[in-house]
Amino acid sequence: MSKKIVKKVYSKFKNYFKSEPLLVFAPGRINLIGEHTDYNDGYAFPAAINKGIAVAIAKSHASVSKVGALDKDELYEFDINEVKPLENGGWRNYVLGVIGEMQNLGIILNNFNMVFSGNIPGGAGMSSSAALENSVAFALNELFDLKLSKKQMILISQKAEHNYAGVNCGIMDQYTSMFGEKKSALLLDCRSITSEAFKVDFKNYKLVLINTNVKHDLSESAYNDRRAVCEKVSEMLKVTALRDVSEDDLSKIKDELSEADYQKALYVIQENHRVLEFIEAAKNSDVKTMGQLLYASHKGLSKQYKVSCEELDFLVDFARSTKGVVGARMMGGGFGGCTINLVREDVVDHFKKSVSKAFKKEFKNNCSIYMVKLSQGTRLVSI
Ligand code: GAF
Repeated sequence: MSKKIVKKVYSKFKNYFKSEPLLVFAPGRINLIGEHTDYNDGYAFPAAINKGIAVAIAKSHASVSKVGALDKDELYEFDINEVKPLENGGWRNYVLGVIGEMQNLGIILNNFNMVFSGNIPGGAGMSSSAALENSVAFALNELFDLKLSKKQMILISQKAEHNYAGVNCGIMDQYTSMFGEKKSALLLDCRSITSEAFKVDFKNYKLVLINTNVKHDLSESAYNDRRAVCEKVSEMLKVTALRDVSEDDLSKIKDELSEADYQKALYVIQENHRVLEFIEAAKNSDVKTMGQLLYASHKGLSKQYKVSCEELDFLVDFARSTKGVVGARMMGGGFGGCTINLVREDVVDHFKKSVSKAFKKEFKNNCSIYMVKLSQGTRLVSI
């Protein structure tokens, strides 16, 4: 966790609202493997990280609630009983969404004051939105003693994303941000919404994230379109989700599908298997196999599922041509954001320099590089 942002929300809150707040930290996440499998009831292998969102919150006796986004220097006042999605509401919709979805469950909320700040780079595919939703859900649960379970909170966060942000996301981001464990990745079963934590030993290899610093338009509608294709194929096969489908099952309806839709469904089935293969490799600290699975995952995301972009493909190709990088792939929903790379310790510095230079030459823009720690999920914190 970054103590700096916790201190920042605390002191800004006290200065502005003159009362003592509760403090909550909700992390972002990385995903080792298992992309676009979550809304297919499949598996994924994500981990919470040491970057996230810090919230300071306290009850208010005013007639409105006030929320301050410190990094944007914006303050939003609203009537807690008149909550609805805002057009182009940005961060406000994540906050309002959690409130609105709680109220839909019959939960009564009173006015509050809140400020938040974060250090997850926006649009990087590291789930800043899930971290914000979870931080609000967790903070309200504590503040008003709502007695919600963590699982109830992540389902509220997910609904906020669906109904207020318009993205029909799966559960991976909210789950990981809530349930993350220190130094561990979570083998997440998105059907049962349960996980098993694994401490992966990457031996003398490090995880390196490279942010393209781009977020192409269409990413939200393209995401919802992909989900719709998966649901259509499941319906045709009369199963609940693609989790229940084998490659053989899918081949039986190949003629009824466009090649593009067939490839998308095939990708999901194969990616689900890759997660389980990755887990086996992780249990044996078999870095080479883990790396190969990352490259295979990227190929599927780029060529079959079609959620990559020029910048992400460039970074993965560059990683592939660098000695000592055993695996790389795009991470998260796609169309921009980060790649995740498995890089041998002794070449990390060289790789960082050479990839930055090559990216700049190709796109005339800078990429950003992060090393992250695997961390605990959403929690109360103190300064
Ligand atoms: C986004 C979504 F929010 C997740 O639910 C997941 O589908 C991911 O894209 C792709 O794996 O982060």
